[in-house]
Amino acid sequence: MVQKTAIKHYQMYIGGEFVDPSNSEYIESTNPATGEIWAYIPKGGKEDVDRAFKAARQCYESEEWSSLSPTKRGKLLRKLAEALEKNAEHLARTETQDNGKLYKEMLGQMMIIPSWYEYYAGLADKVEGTVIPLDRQSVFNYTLREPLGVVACITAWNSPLLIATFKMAAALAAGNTIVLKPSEFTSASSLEFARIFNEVGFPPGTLNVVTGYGHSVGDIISKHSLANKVTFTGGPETGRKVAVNAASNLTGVTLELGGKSPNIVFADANLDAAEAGVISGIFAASGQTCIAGSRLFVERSIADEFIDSLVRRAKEIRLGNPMSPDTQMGPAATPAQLMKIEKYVNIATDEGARVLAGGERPCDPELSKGLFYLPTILGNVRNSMRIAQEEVFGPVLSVMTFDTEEEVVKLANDSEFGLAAGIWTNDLNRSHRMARALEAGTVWVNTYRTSAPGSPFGGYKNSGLGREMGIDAIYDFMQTKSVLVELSDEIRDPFTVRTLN
Ligand code: TXE
Repeated sequence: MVQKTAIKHYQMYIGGEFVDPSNSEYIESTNPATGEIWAYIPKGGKEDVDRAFKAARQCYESEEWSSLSPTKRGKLLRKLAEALEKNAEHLARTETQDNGKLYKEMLGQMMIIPSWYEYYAGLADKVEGTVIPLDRQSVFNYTLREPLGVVACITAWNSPLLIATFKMAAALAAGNTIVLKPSEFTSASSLEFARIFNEVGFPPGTLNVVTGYGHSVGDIISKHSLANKVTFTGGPETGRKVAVNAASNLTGVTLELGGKSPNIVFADANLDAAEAGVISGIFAASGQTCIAGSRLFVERSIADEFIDSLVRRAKEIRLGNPMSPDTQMGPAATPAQLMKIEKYVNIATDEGARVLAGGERPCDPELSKGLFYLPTILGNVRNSMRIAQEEVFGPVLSVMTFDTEEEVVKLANDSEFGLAAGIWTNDLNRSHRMARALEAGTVWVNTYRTSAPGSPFGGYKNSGLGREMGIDAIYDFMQTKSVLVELSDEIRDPFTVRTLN
């Protein structure tokens, strides 16, 4: 199925050099489509993390980095974008081998990643301070925006480089240096990225990539005294641990966590477009995306017909080798993820849900070595059931019906999560009413799973803290300094406070 290649040995990237882990230990990286080991990833430890932070701090304080003008930083980021574009196919192949997602999906991601670096390259020299108007005109008060220092980026396995890019493009443009820790399941593409980054001309130590397990390396990174900010994408429980760790040093965090996003289809929608949007929302990437539209709400008057058609379509989805252009759905990324999917489908049926499609692994012997699970649609679901409240992170859609707009808003918002939501309707007024009423960081109307560097992204409620992307994200990697200059020769009474307004 997937071509056999020699097993690759990776090294970490610290202080501009590719280095072995201090303990000489490695983690096996397995191809989820074949079950074959294809790479060895360094299993870093405390010593490696310390080295990476020291290198990042040293670089941050160096003349070479600190005196680099924002325009020149922007130029380097543009050069990086060009280099990434040239290497898109190689990076996409690496990610597919590592997490089993379709090659065409990963190539699509690699082709858009450069635009994030270009967007923030353009912003690097447009960060301005302000002049504060004071009543006391002899005092000149202005603000400076300065970088934070070293930013720790901890990323998940589902879209490793895209997630890292959301963080690093803005953090670098703001003038910070970076320690990146990718998921232990999909570290290869971040190390391949480091090779490309190394050629671009950033000072050594601007980016450092330390690999290893979350409970060890990730834990040490998130509470490291040299981390000036921690930006994290992953599961909600880990996100909480990271926030607690960072709080021990009063370090700020941005958290991008899970979701249980509603996809809402009204009877007046273009139903063909809605069906494609629902399928894309839950079965593309095997449902392994934080924005998966895993709760489908269909208006009752069209529900039977819409669901029948959806079920037919789900049963036709082609599973297989993620490298093949004909494949529509690849495997789960890890054995643990596959077990989680199976566990949740069992919980759902125990609670009364009915399997309308899938609900098991495929019986095709061609797929037996991979971590495949059939596209699954569950009917007879109530929103209070665990399958409708907890994130599965797999190709499992819960279907519910509704009668009124008010009812569906309540159901959609009845969730601890609030990352994204989809609305399908041709009623313009309703679409805007719904967009305001839904508790979600992103609301898509008559579309799903789209994004752009300029469009802010992040979660309400337990889906996260802070926003990535967009203009504001660069300020999240900066701090503001207020400068007050007395321009008169007046000598002050040292024992009184002077207000300036
Ligand atoms: O994520 P983890 P996992 C959800 C999804 C999935 C669940 C678990 O529901 O089933 O999370 O996935 C690092 N201190 N999402 O186990 O553990 C880890 O090494 C510091 C949603 O893969 O949260 C990795 O680099 N770091 C999500 C990163 O955290 C720690 C995407 C994420 O891993 C750590 C992925 C610790 N104690 C999963 N423990 C999304 N929002 O897109 C682990 N890590």
